[in-house]
Amino acid sequence: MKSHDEMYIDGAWRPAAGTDSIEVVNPADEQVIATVPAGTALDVDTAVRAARAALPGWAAIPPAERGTYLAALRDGLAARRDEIAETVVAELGSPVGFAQAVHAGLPIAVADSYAELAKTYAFEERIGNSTVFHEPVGVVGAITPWNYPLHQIVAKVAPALAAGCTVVVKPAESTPLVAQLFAEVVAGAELPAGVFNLVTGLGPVAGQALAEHPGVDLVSFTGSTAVGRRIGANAGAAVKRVALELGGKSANIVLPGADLTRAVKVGVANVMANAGQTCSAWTRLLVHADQYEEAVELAAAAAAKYAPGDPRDAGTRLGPVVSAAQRDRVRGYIDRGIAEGARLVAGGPTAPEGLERGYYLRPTVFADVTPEMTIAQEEIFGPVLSILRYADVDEAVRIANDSAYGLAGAVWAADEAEAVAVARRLETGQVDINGGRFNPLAPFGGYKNSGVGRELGVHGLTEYLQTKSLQL
Ligand code: TXE
Repeated sequence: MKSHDEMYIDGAWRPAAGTDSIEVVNPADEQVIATVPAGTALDVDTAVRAARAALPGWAAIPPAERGTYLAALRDGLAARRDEIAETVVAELGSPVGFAQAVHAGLPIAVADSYAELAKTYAFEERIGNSTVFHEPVGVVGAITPWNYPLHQIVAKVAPALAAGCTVVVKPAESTPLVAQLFAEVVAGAELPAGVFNLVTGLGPVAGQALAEHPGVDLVSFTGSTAVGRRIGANAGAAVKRVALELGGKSANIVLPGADLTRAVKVGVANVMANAGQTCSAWTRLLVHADQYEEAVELAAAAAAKYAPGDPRDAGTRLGPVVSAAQRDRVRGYIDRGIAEGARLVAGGPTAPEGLERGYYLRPTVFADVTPEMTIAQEEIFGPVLSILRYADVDEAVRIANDSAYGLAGAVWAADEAEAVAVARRLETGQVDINGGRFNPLAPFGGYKNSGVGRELGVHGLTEYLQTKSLQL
């Protein structure tokens, strides 16, 4: 697989300060497909200095012109769509169809939205006798995970650039190749040197150095709650802005009278997508007691259709998870579910037949899950669905909200108004009603431990802005 043994800093590929490297492994066959440099605090410092030096020039460019650069970025991504998909298949193990549609398609849509917003957003407004300017926060440190490796970079970089900020990205160690491809696209779009910088490296080394660098004005992090908490605490101590997109344990509530077959089918698809490695996945299916057994049967049958297989095959819907560590973590949760008394109705902790090599898991469904069980409380991040029973709508809402997280969710009902009323009672940032489609312009982010701040659309843009009021 194509890779760079350098980092993209200050408008050019440059050697790392040290000699350590990171091996990139294909999760489908456990083969090393590339190595990239393991950056250190020195590389981070060089990149942050480049971003600081580029800041005044970039911030002074009229926003509409920044929009033109973003349109060039969008076009660059679109031109390399197949290559992006291939790269994500190779380093994440995403099935190729999903990689094309989502891993490649979504970042193009997001870049497009910010090309537009840079042109249309009111960076200056009049309030009474004041003129309010929306100015860039400054240098952004973006630390991103592996589960949607390009989307999560673009969801931070595009609004930051539109706002007039400059950026240093530290991508996840398991998926640096699509980040390098993105740097090539940036180079192709001829952004001024230093506006975008990429430092590959380990989280506790390069990631931590970036999060704690005094030259960074805003840290935007997507990843685990444990690391997010530390980054938030550090940012608080340094009085710098922070945005955190953390985990989720979202509820999918099927109300009596809803189309149960469709709700369960879409619900299972939602959990199996990306091998369950989606922070907003509806991992808890909540069904009324009267329809519970029917829902369990439907879910087990639906899960059986997600036969794990080679992600390069067009017919594959469930690929491997990203790493051996992730596979073992998910297996641990499946074992825990069994030990705590949940009823396993599909899948299980063992490797799928014939797929002992590669980080494959079986599509797994648990019934008789109760709210206090570990599998109902903790983020599993694998192809595992828990089905819970409720007696009435109030109990469904109570169970849905009985979570440290609050990122997403779904409500299904015969009557849309009834579904909306239930959705309004949920402590969560996004709710899809009767299978409502993902909207890349709608704010995305969490209540409670799911994070701080919002990404996407105009709400994502304002994260990277600060205001100045002039009284005239
Ligand atoms: O996350 P990490 P991991 C959840 C999911 C998953 C679990 C662990 O439940 O099973 O987290 O995944 C960088 N200072 N999510 O271990 O470590 C790291 O290099 C600064 C949910 O992969 O949080 C990577 O770039 N940075 C999630 C990024 O943080 C540090 C997506 C995320 O990795 C760091 C991913 C440090 N001390 C995992 N340590 C979501 N919200 O979608 C690590 N990093």
